[in-house]
Order: sequence, then C-alpha cells, then structure tokens
Amino acid sequence: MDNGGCEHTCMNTEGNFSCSCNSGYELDSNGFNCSGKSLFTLIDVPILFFTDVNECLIGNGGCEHNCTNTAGNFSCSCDIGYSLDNNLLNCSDVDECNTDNGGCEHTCTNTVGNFSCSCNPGYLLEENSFNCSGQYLFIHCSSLYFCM
Ligand SMILES: [Ca+2]
Ligand SMILES: [Ca+2]
Repeated sequence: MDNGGCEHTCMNTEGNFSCSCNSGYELDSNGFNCSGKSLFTLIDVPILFFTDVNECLIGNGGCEHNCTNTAGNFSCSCDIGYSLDNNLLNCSDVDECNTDNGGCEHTCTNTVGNFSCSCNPGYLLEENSFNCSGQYLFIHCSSLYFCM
C-alpha cells in the first residue's frame, strides 16, 4: 500500500482522495509531501494576529482630559495647569502658589487651571504679571511749598 502517494495521511473521498499532514506540518504545493513549519512562522503568528484596541475611541478611555492610544495600552494626560490624579484618569488643578509663591513677587492667588499674581497696596503689577513696582504718585504742586 503506497498510501495514495501521501507522505503522512491519505484521506479517501468519494471518487478521489486527498493528503493531509500531521500536526506541526503543512502540505507542500505538490499536494503529497509534508514539510515542518518553520520556527519563525510559529513565533510570528501571535504578532501577526496582534491588533491594538484604541481605547481612546470609547468614552475618551475614561480620561478626564486627553487620551493617548499606545500599542496594547493607553494613557491619560492633563491640560496645562492640571496634574494627573492617582487613578491615572482624572485631572486636578495644580496649586501653583504652593511652589515658590507661583513666581509672584507679592501675592499669589490660585485659580482652577491657572493662577494670578497681585501686589500690595501702593504697588502696581508689572507687565510680566509677576513682579510689583512702586506706584508713581503724581502730586500737583503750584509751588515748592504748596501741594494739593
Ligand atoms: Ca491601545
Ligand atoms: Ca491652579
């Protein structure tokens, strides 16, 4: 019995026959012989079938502000003035005044998503929005000894 010419298994079908191969082998193009799958192919399969899910497309990935899709994962980030909470989803206002008085020379006032500087009475906020300079008082004098 020549096994129908099949190297491994011959399967009889009505009026015909076909060859099949043992597990781990695949049928050659001639329809009779079997050759072992290359190790490369076996390793490559899970990579070929790997498709990333873009979690950001559904409900922004649960991120309160910005969602960034990555291969096999995703991450949330926050707008300027906010920091990511421990749950890695929500964003909280940064109290800039806690660090170096927010850079303000006099008074720092924290706001949601921002902060602002202000100056003590008699001082004006400079154009850089951080420093304070002495206010110029214009006194009208009609003479050296009489000012109003
Ligand atoms: Ca992803
Ligand atoms: Ca703030």
